Amino acid sequence: MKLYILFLFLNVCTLPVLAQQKPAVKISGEVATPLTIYVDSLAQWPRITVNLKDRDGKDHSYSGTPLQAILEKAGVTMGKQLRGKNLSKYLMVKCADGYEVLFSLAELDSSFTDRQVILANETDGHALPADKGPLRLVVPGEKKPARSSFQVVEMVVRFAKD
Ligand SMILES: Nc1nc2c(c(=O)[nH]1)N[C@H]1C(S)=C(S)[C@@H](COP(=O)(O)O)O[C@H]1N2
Ligand SMILES: [Mo]
Repeated sequence: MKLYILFLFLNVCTLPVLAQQKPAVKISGEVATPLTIYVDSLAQWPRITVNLKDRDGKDHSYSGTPLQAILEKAGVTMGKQLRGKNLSKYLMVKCADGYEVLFSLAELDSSFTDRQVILANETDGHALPADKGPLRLVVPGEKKPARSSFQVVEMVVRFAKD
């Protein structure tokens, strides 16, 4: 009996630790299918590598999944559906430290731009360092890396209203 209680107690203690080992990004809002993407499952998605200069101007490679593929899987109005009212939708990216960055959907769609934004889990061939990961949105082709948000935890699609 004592052993059983000890076993239960150990389980309760280790559960939060296990949960922390599986950090995830949630995609919600104006989506047909809300998604949770676990870091471990990112390997099953299509992967590409892009380059990004850090704030000191040094080049780094980042590998991960094109954001468009993730948004399509969530049923966000991309591609042919990205017209009319849907052009007033935005994606808000939220990070663990409270940092938030906004994109219009058209900025992220290959029928509007060749720029490929990715959800990266690797840089220069290694997992992202803890203070930048486990997932970073990498936005190439801008003059500074300010929208390349690290420690991404949530992405929300909404209609801009004023
Ligand atoms: N979560 C989060 N992401 C962030 C920031 C931040 O404060 N929090 N700073 C941004 C800014 S202002 C810059 S310049 C770059 C710095 O990226 P680097 O460390 O690769 O140079 O990260 C961006 N991503
Ligand atoms: Mo910055």
